[in-house]
Amino acid sequence: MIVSAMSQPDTKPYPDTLEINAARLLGRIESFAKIGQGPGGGITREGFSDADLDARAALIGEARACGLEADVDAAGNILIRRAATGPDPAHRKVLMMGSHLDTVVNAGRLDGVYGVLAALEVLQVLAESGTDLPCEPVAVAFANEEGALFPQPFWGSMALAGRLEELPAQPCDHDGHSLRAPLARAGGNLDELESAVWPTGSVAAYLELHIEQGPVLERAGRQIGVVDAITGRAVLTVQVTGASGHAGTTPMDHRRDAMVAAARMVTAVEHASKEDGLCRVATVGRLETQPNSPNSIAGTARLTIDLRDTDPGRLERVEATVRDAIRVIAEQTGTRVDYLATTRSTPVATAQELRAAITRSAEELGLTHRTLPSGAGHDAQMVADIAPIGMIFVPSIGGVSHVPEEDTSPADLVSGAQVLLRTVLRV
Ligand code: HGY
Ligand code: MN
Ligand code: MN
Repeated sequence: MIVSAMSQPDTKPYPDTLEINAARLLGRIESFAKIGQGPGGGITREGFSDADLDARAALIGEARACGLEADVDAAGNILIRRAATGPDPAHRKVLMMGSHLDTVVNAGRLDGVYGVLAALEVLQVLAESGTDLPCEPVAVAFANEEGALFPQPFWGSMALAGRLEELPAQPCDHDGHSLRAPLARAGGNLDELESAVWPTGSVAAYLELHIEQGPVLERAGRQIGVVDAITGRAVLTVQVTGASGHAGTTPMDHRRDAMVAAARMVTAVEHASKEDGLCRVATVGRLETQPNSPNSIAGTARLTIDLRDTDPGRLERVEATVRDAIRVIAEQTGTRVDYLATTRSTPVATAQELRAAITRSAEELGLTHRTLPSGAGHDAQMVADIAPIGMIFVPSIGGVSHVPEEDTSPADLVSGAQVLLRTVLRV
């Protein structure tokens, strides 16, 4: 149920004068960009890493410094809300907004953190102006959205949405180190994930503001993207086991070379999308081999396979095809394959009423806009299990992301946050 002024199209429940503080938002984006920044300008704040802990502490500090409450749930999500001014008479539903603070390795300065800081800005403007809404506004920074260190992407939003059975019972990083201690350091508790679950119906709506991370808005010359669907995704972590050996003395027909097997798997994954068109995109972004020594045959290889499509049927079929190709390659190379982790996220549609509210807000602000699907995955697609979702995009310069060159103009960053505020006021 969305409490919406949209039923009376022209009512403006709140003064149009409410605006985000552009300098404060842009200043925070710049200061967070320094957390985890490397010499080449890239930012590395993998979920639950030390740099991620620094960003978490900075966000909690910013929220508390402006009089908001900031708490961490058992999954490590940071939830920011206004201090309760007495018992909540109506047990209002929550209007949730946010994104994630963690990044991929050598990332840009906007993916995720922009949406979190814009949500903080919206809550701060509402608090400063004493504006009360029919729903309680809550800002959230979801834990480990990227899954860069601990390969369980959407960890925090899956917990909040109650998808605990899809989370590994013993979550570990790529080297087998347990998530238990890093999660505890972030304020979470692996034994109490149940307490992080929000029941269906408790969240009236979820809004996520995010950079597009692609070229569509820039090419179309539009300032705001109204997202209609978010891509589905299957992420497989595959371990290939062969036999290491001497590169010089081991005959070619006596080898069980994990590097060769992995290399064929990488091309099979690309082939499935590029030649056979079985899904929109397919990527192997991470490949590690052991002993990784120039004159030794690789005994093991570990690769992550990322398959994406907005059609659930195509996604299911391409995963089956890739698994079959991997099985055949393992037979041909005498290697063994183990699937260490599989994370699937179904394609989701955003809520029509929220798309309308976002569009109306953009028009009121005189901003050009267009509807488009998201090729990137987002926490919103997990929250969609328990609430209607809406996503607002701003253009990515050059359409690039997950690289230090990721950028969006200050004007577009401010416009996006202004649309978020307006949409919150009208939902
Ligand atoms: O990979 C993605 O789609 C997102 O950046 N997590
Ligand atoms: Mn990302
Ligand atoms: Mn993101």
